[in-house]
Amino acid sequence: MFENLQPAPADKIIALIGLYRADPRPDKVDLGVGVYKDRDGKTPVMRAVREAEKRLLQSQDTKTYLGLAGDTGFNAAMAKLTFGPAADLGRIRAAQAPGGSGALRLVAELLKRTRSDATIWLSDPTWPNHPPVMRAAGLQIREYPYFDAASGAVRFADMLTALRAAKSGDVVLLHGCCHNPTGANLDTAQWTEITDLVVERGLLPFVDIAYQGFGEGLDADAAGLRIMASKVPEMVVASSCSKNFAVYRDRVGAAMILAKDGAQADVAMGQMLSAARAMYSMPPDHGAAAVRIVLEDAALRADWEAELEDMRLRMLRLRVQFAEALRRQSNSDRFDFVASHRGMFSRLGLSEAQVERLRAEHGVYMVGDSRINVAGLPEDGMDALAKAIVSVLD
Ligand code: PLP
Ligand code: TYF
Repeated sequence: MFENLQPAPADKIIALIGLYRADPRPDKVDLGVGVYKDRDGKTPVMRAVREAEKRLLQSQDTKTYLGLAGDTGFNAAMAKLTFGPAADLGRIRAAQAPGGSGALRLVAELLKRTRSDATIWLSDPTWPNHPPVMRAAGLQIREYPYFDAASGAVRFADMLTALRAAKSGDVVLLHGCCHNPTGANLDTAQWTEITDLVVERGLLPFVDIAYQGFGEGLDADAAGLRIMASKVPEMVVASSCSKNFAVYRDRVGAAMILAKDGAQADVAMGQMLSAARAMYSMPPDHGAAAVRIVLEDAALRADWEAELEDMRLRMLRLRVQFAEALRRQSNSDRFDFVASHRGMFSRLGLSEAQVERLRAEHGVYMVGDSRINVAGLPEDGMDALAKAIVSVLD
């Protein structure tokens, strides 16, 4: 049976983890997979999460099933964290999912059930897992222009033009903040314009928010999503706790629905949970329970927010230092956009061949499209890194 199979293409981002580990050079630099790292290159368990896990260990007296939606306290807390205090929670439903990836798939399955010929518009470029997840749920894919490699800015006018051509009922996937892979984001005025467009054209917004708190701050990063939620009749959201709670391997996320009214929200939630039943039944509990404990306890929550803010500010400082080093080494402002981008990533605008040379000749690892993980930038080696980058330019 298996002799009929061809080898599957590798996940190029995850493959970098192994390549980097196998490299013996002591001064190698890991700007690959999107995982937050501290100055020492470590990805620690966050203080508040560790404390919540201790409490969980002490207080948990059963591991019996929770149900298809997982931890309902987690779901309520995530709806508030994402949609904010002013949200109409009566129209919102949330289901715990296995990571942001599981949430994306769960929402995609719901979309397929509600509209079997649905087309989903993805930004060009987008996270490489978006197309396979959407296709696996049976959705058609189209792309809208998003990034201008030369300036590092959003091609907003072109994005609007493309989305004006979308059919009523089409779905538009937007990165809630910290666009992956480009680092170029919509500002508040642009979110408002897109909101007007989706309302006017009858499009369904689908917001993927995987880095809330990594860009401008916890509330600021959700501001666009919240503007949208205050004006559109319906929207869907996939959110991830992998990065902002650093619970990557525990697989914690939430699939959320904003419907026209509570009754429609209940039906949509029921269909989404029926899709979960057909895929994995119930999500894993541990990480979501820890996140719930953090969000519900004022002191733990304050400590989590403080640690998250430290992580965010470190990435901002690294951006500024790196842009300055690139300016010095290249004698140009070509890379200044790195300082104005937000989130974990920026795309430098190098060719695949240049990225390959950086890896082979300098031990600098980044994704083939020249996406860097800002958290991996070496605080004490910025100029050496910038010099290596400039050395592979034509
Ligand atoms: N969406 C985007 C844009 C991402 O970069 C990621 C990766 O972290 C995810 C969703 C989901 O990640 P996870 O499934 O690890 O929560
Ligand atoms: O883009 C990234 O690096 C993160 C982590 O299959 C990731 O989103 C990468 C690939 C993947 C799952 C997560």
